[in-house]
Amino acid sequence: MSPISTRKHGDVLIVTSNNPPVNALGHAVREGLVKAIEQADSDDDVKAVVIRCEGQTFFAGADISEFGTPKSFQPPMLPQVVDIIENCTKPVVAAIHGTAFGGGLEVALASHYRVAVPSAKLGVPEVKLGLLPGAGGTQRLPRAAGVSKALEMAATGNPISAKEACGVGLIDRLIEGDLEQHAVAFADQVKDVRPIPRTSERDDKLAEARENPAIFDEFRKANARKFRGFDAPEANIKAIEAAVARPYAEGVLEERRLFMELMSGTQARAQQYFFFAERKASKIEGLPEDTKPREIRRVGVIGAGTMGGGISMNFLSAGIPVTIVEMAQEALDRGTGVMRKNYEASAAKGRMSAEQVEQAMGALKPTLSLEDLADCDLIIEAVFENMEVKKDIFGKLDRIAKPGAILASNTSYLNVDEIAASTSRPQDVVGLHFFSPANIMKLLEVVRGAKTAPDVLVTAMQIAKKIRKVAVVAGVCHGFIGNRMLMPRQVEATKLLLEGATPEQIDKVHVGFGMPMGPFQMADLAGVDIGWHRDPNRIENVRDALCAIDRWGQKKGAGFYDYDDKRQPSPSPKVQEIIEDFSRKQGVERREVSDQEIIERTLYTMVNEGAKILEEGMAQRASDIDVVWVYGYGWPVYRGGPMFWADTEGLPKIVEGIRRQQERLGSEFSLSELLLRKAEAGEKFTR
Ligand code: T1G
Repeated sequence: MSPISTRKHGDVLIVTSNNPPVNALGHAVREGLVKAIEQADSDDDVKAVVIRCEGQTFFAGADISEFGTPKSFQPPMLPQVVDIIENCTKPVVAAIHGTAFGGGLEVALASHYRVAVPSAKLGVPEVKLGLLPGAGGTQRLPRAAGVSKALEMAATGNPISAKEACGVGLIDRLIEGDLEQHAVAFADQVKDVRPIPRTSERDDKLAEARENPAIFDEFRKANARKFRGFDAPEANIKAIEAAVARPYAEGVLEERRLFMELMSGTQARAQQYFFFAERKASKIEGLPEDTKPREIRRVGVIGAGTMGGGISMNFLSAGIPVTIVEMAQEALDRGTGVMRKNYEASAAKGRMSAEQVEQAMGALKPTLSLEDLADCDLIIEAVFENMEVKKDIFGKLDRIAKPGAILASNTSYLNVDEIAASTSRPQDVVGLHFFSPANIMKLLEVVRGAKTAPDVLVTAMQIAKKIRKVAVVAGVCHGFIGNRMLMPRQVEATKLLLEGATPEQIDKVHVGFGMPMGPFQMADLAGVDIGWHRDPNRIENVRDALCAIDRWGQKKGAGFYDYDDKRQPSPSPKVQEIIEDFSRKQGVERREVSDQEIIERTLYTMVNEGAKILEEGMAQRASDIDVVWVYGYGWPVYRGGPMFWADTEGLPKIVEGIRRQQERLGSEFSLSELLLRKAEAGEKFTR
């Protein structure tokens, strides 16, 4: 059965795709579309065509699961399909709902008219897969929407609303009501319009760039920081430059050349791997398919500090009322004040309206009494990291919370099973580890306790999606997935300082690798004093020495770096002096440290720890570890994540590099058996 069906409505041929879940343009769909257009062309009774899709969305792009398989090269290929649509001798109207993305928007651009429901979104997210729109999208989009809009859409991959698309001429009509019916009526109105408007023949909207060729370099400059390290954005810009500089037929060839160059690169493979890794993370293995989530109508948050406030905002922004508890009025007022300030800042940037700010803050119930949490379906504790304090709170919650309420801790490394044991309902306890700033960071580690009930896990995953987080299940171990892998990196980075590397050198290697910042810049941003024992007389390591002299990081204008009033870092002779002093005191001989050694001791060891996490079953799959590091720690998505990257490097090379550093890694360090076994067997973690 072809996923494409046709039927006539008067003299309009309605071509319908039904290829769940997202009408991906797989081979069968492509073939069916070509047959449908041939049918329209050859049937004199047909005066116009409507292309529409069943289900949640219009074509959401090429079928990514076909990439790299023979199917993706099986004719008709998408560039042929769109040309056949555009060259149809009858007007073709694309009827858009849901997300017309990638190849889906290219099908719509090849159609002669586009109508859409207001809730529809249009975009070319290929750049997020390390690609560019390879079926004429980089040539037709600037001709339909203008060069600036095309640049923005293609190089960032961010969609626009149907309303905005209408504003830039990408959509001919917004449809309220029944889409198919109105699309057929529209087709009936244009069926005799000649000549048929073909986007590839338009030139008017390219004038903008011809008059101002600097538009491209200005765009590059404005986005340099965002595009750093990625190959695809520049290729998208080049393809659109070709659309302006060359005739359509030549521009399309340049598009194809750039597309194939990207498709054969490692970044595209990494980003396509990550597309599916992100979606797989939401699946929990071994749970009964029919496990029903519990209903979450009201959320309680204990602690109105940075984390408590950020966590609460996620639920308020998703329309879920929150009761927030603090010990003292002053702390409560400060916490809710910061939440309002953050919301107002978003409104000032046009990301939400003043009404939405009032609506969110209106759904917040501040209180000094834990008892007020009795009607909450989910309660999240976000107080400072002290086991006794947490056990005391969970003991109280056990008495207050209603039966069936989920009790969650935002701890970032403490033992969730021990916390659960302080209640009579450990099956209702789970870890929900948010990342700071909690209202921004997408990652959520869902910590599965030994007794956490299946429906509590399913509820946690579902509520994560509702508050737009990417949730990953982690087992109970010190630091769960992310922080546990961060530890060997921090330990080795600090040891390398004493052996001869400088904070700048180590950070430069990490930034060069694609991380947003290195370990010492990150320490200065987060605060060098996090976890410090607060005794300026007790100096056991470089951190203690810095904290003792008030070098707590950016907030103090000095940490591992000195900071100017614009918070620009510069190397600190004082810190270098402290480091060299420590080397002497600890009898560490300083020497030249290579960048490769830094990679081996700070990144290879992370991979090794990731392998141990898998060995122990503290992560369901290697790709989950990659999702944690990309969304939680800024690992460059174009390297796929630590485990995918290790596979790309080659596991034997990772093992060899670790063995080369074994002596310096010290006796406590051990090679993961899983890593060793896979390296010897020529296996990989992620594929
Ligand atoms: N191909 C194959 N499978 C896809 C898919 C696609 N394009 N899009 C989604 N899926 C699967 C997904 O893996 C999941 O499967 C299920 O559909 C639901 O997805 C030449 C080369 C459309 C906004 O990049 O952005 O066109 O996990 O969980 O949250 O120029 O999916 O259930 O087994 O994400 O409602 C360009 C990618 C392709 C769009 C829906 N298109 N998709 O979000 O559901 S490249 C894209 C999305 C291209 C041409 C080029 C989102 C969505 P499973 P979901 P959702």
